[in-house]
Amino acid sequence: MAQDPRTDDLATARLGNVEVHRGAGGETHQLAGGDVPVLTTQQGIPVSDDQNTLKVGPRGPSLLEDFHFREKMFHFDHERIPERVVHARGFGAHGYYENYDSLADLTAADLFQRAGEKTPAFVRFSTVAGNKGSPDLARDVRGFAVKLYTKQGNWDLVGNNIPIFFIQDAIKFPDLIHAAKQEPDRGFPQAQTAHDNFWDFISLSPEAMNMALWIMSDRTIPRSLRFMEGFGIHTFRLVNAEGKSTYVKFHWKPKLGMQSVVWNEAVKINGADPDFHRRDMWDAIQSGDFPEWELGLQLFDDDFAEKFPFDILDATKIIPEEVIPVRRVGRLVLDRTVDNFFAETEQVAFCTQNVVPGIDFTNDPLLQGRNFSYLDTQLKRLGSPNFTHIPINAPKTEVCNFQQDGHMAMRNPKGRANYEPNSWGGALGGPRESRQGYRSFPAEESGAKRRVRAELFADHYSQARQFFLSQNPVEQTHIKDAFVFELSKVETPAIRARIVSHLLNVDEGLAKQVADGLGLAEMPPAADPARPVLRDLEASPALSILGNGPKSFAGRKVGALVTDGTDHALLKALKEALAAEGAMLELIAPKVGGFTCSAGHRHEAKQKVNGGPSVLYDAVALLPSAEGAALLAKEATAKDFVNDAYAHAKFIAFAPTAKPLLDKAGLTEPDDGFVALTSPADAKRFVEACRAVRFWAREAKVHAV
Ligand code: HDD
Repeated sequence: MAQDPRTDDLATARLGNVEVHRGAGGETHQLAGGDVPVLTTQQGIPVSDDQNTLKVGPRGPSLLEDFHFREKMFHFDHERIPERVVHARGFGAHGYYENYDSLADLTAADLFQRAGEKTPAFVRFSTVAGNKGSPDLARDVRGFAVKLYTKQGNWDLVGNNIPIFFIQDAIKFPDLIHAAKQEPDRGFPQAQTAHDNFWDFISLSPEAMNMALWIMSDRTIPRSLRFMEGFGIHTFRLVNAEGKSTYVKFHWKPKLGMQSVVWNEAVKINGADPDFHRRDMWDAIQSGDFPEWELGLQLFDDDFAEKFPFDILDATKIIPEEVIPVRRVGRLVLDRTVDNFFAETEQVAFCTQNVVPGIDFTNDPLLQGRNFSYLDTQLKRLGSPNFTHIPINAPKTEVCNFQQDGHMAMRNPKGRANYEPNSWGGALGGPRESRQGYRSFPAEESGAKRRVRAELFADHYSQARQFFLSQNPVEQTHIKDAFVFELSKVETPAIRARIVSHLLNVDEGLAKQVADGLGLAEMPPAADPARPVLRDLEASPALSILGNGPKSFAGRKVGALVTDGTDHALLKALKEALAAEGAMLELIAPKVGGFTCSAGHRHEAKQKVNGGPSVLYDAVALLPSAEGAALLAKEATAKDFVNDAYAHAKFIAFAPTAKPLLDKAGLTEPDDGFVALTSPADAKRFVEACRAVRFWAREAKVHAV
C-alpha cells in the first residue's frame, strides 16, 4: 500500500503561528497557520505538499496527473524573457524630478510649468555591450534612461553618460552593436570592446573618432553611477504655448561631482565585486543617502545653429558648455529601490518616441531611427503591445483610447463603443481630441529624397581633438593607456595601425605615444580627413572629470584594516571625521566575526581581509595593532590591499603600529598621499586630504611601461 509521508511519517511541531512538519528524512517544511498565507497554484487551489511529486509508492514513477508540479515547472521553464539586445545589464530606482522655476516661457510641458512641482520618475542605469550577468566595471558607456510620469503622460529621456554617440545615422546601429558585442564565431569577449571586430568597425568609421576618444577616457569606468553625468545627447525642441520652438540639449549633473576609477582598479573590482555599481546604488538609497542630479538645459535658436561650426543635428558633436552655458532648472532625486527587480528594472520599457506636449524631436537621423527601434524592441522583449499596461510602464494619468485586446490585456474598456466617432455617449462614448493634445512643431521641410548626410557631418576629428586637449595631463595619460591596452588585445596589426592613422588627425603626440606603446613597426600616414580639421577650437574645461570632481568627500567610502588591539581613539576619531563629511567607513578584519579594540570593545567587521580588497574603497586606513600588523604582514591579501591602494593613487592613513605592514609592502618612504595618524586629531586632516579623491602625483611613479 502506498504510504503518504505527510500523514504517516511526520512529526508536527508549532513554531510561533507556523506549523513545521518534519519529513521522513528529517527535512522541515511549513504549513500555513495564522498570518502566513496558504501556498496555492496559479488557479488559487491550495497546495498540500510542495516537497514531493505525486508518485505511485515512495519509489514508484511520478504521475502526469500532478498538476501542481506541472504548473510549477511550466512557469519556471518560461521565467526568462529575452534580454535587451543592448543595455542588458541595468539597475533601476524610483524617485522624482523637482522643478525649480516655471519654464512656461520656453515650453508647454506640464512638468515644467510650476516651481517646486515634483514629478515621479524611474531611472535605469546600464552598461551597453555586456550581457545581463556581465560585471559592472566593464569599460563601457553607461545608459542613463529616465522615465518621467508627468500629468500629461510619460516622457522618456533615454540618454547615456557621454554627450555624443558613435554613429550619426541609425542605419549603422546594428553594425556598431554587432561589432561591439561577442564575435559571432567564438562567443567572446564578454562586455569588452578590446577585440578586433570592434576596433575594425571604428577604424573604418571615422565618424566614431570623437566617441573613440570619449570611451578611452575615464568616463567609461565611473566609480559610481551616482558620480557620473547624464545626457539626452540629441538636439530636441522645447515648444511653448504660443508654438515658439527653442532648441535644447539635456544634461544631468551629479550633485556629488564626477569621479572614475583607474583601469587596473576596474579590472580588479570586476573580480572582487561584479555588482559594484548596483550595490553602491542600493546601499546609498537604503541608507537614506539619496543620489541626486540637477537637470541642465543648453538652449539655442536657429541663428546659433547657423553659425555653429558643427551641425546641431549630428549626434557625434557637443556644444561646449563654455559656448552655450548649462542652465540648471530642477533636480532628480532617487529615493526608493525597487520592490521587485524583474517587475520594475527588467520590465521597464523606455521609448525615445515618448515625448509630452511641449517637447519635440528634431531631424537628427539617429533620433529619428531610435523612435522606430525602441517601440519595436519592446514587443519582442515583453511579448505584447500591452507592455504599457505593466505598472512600471503605465502612465500615472488616465489612459483613454480604443486600442484593444492583444496578449495580456489588463485594461479593457466596458460598453459597446470601440471606435470613434460613435453615437453611444457615456464615459467611452467618445474620448475627444484635446486642444492641449500633442501637436508636432510645424517645421517646414523640403528637399530631394536621397540617402545623404549634411555637409558638416563630415567633420570627424575637430571635436575629438578638442576633447583630448580639454583633459588634464593625468587624464590624457589615461586615454593613451586605454588606447594602448585595447589595441594590444587587437590581433590584426593593420587595425591597430588604422586607429593610429586616425589619431594623427586628433593629436600627433597622442598618436605617437599610442604607436610607441603598441610597438608599431612604422608610423602610418594620417587618415585623409573628409573636411579640414579645425585645430584652434578652444579647450572646454567642462569636459574634464578631474577638473569637475567633488567638492567634498561626501558619499565616498574608506576601508580600514583593523585587528584585535586596534587603537580605539583613532578608530573613533576616523569614524567621526568621516561621518561629519558624509562619508562611510567600512572595517576589514582578519575574521568577519569582528575584533576587539584597545578599549576592549567588540566591533563587527564588514569584510574579511581577503574579501575586502582596497579596490572597493576610495581611500584606506591601516589601523592594525602592532601584533595585528605583524600578523597581516604575513598575509598576501593584506599586502595586496596596501600595494593596490598605493598603485591606484589612493590616500592612505596609517597608525604608527602599521609600520611592519607598510615595510612588508615595500612602502618605506611615504609620499604626500600618506597621512600618519599619530593622534586622533589627524583623522580630520586625512579626510580633508581625501577631498582631492586621489593623489595623482604618485601615478606616474608606479608605471614604467
Ligand atoms: Fe539605444 C536601449 C541609449 C542609440 C536602439 N538605448 C537603450 C538604453 C539606453 C539607450 C540608455 C537602455 C534603456 C533601458 O534601460 O531599458 N541608445 C541610447 C543612446 C543612443 C542610442 C543615448 C544615442 C544617442 N539605440 C540607439 C540607436 C538605436 C538604439 C541609434 C537603433 C536605431 N537602444 C536601442 C534598442 C534598445 C536600446 C534596441 C535595447 C533595449 C531597449 O531599446 O529597450 O531599441
